[in-house]
Amino acid sequence: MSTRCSRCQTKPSNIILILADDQDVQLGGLVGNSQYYNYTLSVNGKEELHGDIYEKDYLTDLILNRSLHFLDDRSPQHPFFVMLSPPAPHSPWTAAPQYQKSFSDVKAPRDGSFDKPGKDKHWLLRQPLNPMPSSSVDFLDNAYRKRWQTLLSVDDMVAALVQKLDELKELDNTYIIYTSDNGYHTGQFSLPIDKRQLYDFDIRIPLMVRGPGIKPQQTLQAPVLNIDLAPTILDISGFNLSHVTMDGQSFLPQMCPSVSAHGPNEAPSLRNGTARPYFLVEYTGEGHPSPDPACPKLGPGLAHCFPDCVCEDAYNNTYACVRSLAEYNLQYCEFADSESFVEVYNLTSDPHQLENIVKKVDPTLLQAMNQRLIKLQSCVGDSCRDTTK
Ligand SMILES: [Ca+2]
Repeated sequence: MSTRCSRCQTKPSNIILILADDQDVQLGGLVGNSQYYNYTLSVNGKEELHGDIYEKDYLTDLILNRSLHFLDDRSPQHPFFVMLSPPAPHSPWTAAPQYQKSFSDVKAPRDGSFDKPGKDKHWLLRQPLNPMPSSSVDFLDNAYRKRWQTLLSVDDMVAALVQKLDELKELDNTYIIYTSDNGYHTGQFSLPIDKRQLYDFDIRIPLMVRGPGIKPQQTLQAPVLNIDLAPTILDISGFNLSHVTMDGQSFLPQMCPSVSAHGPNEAPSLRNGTARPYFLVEYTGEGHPSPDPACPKLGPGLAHCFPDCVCEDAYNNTYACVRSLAEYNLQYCEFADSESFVEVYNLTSDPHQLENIVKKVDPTLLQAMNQRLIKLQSCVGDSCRDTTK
């Protein structure tokens, strides 16, 4: 195994990025719009229709098989980049036939904020029935189990890729990055299932990397954001990051501390081995202009009102948060709704975000967080990494 990062080597490293859809990290989603059958692909601009035959059409497997062919046909003189985006574990959670009976005893975790009332939270969180009716609980347990079943095909995908790289003698010169696009909840604050909230279960995602210079089984505590993926991939490719304007920063030096001669693009905070002290979380809510026919009493402006007419989104479920980690382990969020609602959590004393402490904290702290939020929302490039203020 190589002990050096890519830029020390003569041949640049290969990169494989696996991006699962809706895989959380907090609620055990780690054991991956999605359709598993009956979809249309654009293959180099050409429409390709698919049916519902497992061997031919199951999308997770098809993405793997095409990637394996690509690796077989590659030019060994040149490094490659492969990105695989399986549908798993997004709804409708269609597992491969051989996995449809797996995890039959598994249920969603009942700890943390599961089925806790969201009474001091923004208006959408004050609507769900609490405690949840058994129909909602049955529904979310089934969803949780099926999500795991679909991820078994993603496990197969990762194993087959590693085996192929090994056969091709490229394993030691390839970075494999595994991550997801958003988290997920099953019953938290009595919301049956979805992913559009500001709490840790919806914003924290898995990120696992193997590759040259990375010691196995190590966990970095410094937070990494999705905006850091592109600069990291460019950095692995040997690209000089000072030539581009990007809000994120490469986390390659954190993973490969053995590399000493960093370029000017490396953020000082990473050089010192400390994390960024705060970061931005944003979401723009979506709602339908007309009432949901299944839930006419709810009126317009809502979305995803299922099961039991609990809505998971609304046009004004629009928020921006500062997550602060250095002096305070806090989350501060502002909503663009008629209440201009604010939520504040102390993640040290309240890791499950059960109590909104907005009325208890010093107003000067709220003001400082508001100013920080305005800066983060308008920053570009280097100014997003200016942590001196
Ligand atoms: Ca997603």
